[in-house]
Amino acid sequence: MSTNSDKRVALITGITGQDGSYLAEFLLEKGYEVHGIIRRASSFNTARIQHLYEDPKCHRPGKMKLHYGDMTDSSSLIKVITAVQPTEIYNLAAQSHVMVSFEVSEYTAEVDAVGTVRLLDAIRTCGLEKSVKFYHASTSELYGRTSEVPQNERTPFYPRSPYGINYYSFYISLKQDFKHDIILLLIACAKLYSFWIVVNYREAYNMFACNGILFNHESPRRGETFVTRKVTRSIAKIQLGLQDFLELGNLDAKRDWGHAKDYVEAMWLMLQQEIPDDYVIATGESHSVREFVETAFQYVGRTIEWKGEGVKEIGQDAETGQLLVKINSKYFRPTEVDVLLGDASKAKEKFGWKPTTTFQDLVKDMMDADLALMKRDPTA
Ligand code: NAP
Ligand code: G4F
Repeated sequence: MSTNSDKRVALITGITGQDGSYLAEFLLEKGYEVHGIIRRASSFNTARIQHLYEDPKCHRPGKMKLHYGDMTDSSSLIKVITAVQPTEIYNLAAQSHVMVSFEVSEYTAEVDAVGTVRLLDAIRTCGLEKSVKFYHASTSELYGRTSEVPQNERTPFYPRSPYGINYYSFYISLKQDFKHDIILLLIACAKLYSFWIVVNYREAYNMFACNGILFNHESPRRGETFVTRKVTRSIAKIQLGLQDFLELGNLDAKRDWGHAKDYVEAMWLMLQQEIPDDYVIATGESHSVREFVETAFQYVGRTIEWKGEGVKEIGQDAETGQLLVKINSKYFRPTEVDVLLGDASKAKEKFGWKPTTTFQDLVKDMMDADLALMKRDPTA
């Protein structure tokens, strides 16, 4: 017989995003009652989770319910937590696009930094700080300009964007002598602030709160403006004659790309441990944007030949000479993170997590999905 203490109730902020949708699926399969916070939008924003409450053939053990709320609105967070009485909270909501964070830096801080402390305080206001387990979506973006490769939980952070840190440009304009002393004052930052506020609430209030320092993870549900999805969608369109070529920024940035499905399992595993802690989640392999482009074109039988340099560089079909890739300087960032490569040995050792999807399989999964999508709906 199940008692109240056996009840597993998860609350997910950002449930409509890539990770939120996979995590909701994963927890429903485990029998959780899943609650998600969605924000009001002028058009539907639930496409990634539509199948979870619409498909009558999906007999999942758990149930899902959505609630309106926003990371910028404390009272909505308190109301949802009071109503739901969660046993686990997964904080995935964020303005998660690095390039966009340069355009909307204040809003990014409002959601990605202050939003986290609002949620932590809402848990305390509801008196759940001793019982709820809290996961926060931290990020490899925090490593930014580090010279340490690979990066693990002990690697110092050096963020390179308003998403990673605010007032970065102000900081670099300071004289070297002042930098060390003043940095603590200047860390009015987004994901970096969130990382430390999670650590602080764990230590100050004995909360079960974890940071998952996740390296890039992708899937067919990845937002269309992140580089991997932009590439796979564009190649699918080019193959179907719906687009001529693809425009990109920095081809030489390297990322440690895994599959989002593998990564949501790690989030859950962190909350099943005896002691709360912070963990790096990564594949341990790094590839450049250029390699991703080459591999995805290879999948549809085309070899890319690169010609020229800098903004004049182009990628052509080696056989036909057709122009397939162009550089557009508007996609370059004011500051770039050059190389990310994660070392997830702590997660492997503590709870046996390891990725199951290879780089080639990730590209294949995304290409197959986008080829099918564009055939079904060329206007997608
Ligand atoms: P995503 O697809 O961009 O999803 C972000 C989610 O946050 C969406 O559900 C979005 O709602 C919601 N959201 C945005 N602003 C909000 C607000 N003010 N109030 C409430 N909800 C809001 O991101 P993702 O790739 O799934 O990533 C999940 C989390 O992991 C994010 O925090 C991201 O920063 C972090 N992360 C991601 C990666 C990665 O490679 N994917 C790596 C490290 C860390 P709408 O659907 O309405 O826009
Ligand atoms: O796909 P991206 O936009 O991802 P980025 O900046 O690494 O951020 C993602 O991963 C972070 C984890 O490290 C998360 F925290 C964050 O929320 C997000 O999920 O860009 C990847 C690389 C960059 O170096 C960028 O300069 O691709 C390069 N790039 C080259 N051309 C491009 C493009 N990126 C985008 N989005 N669009 C381009 O046309």
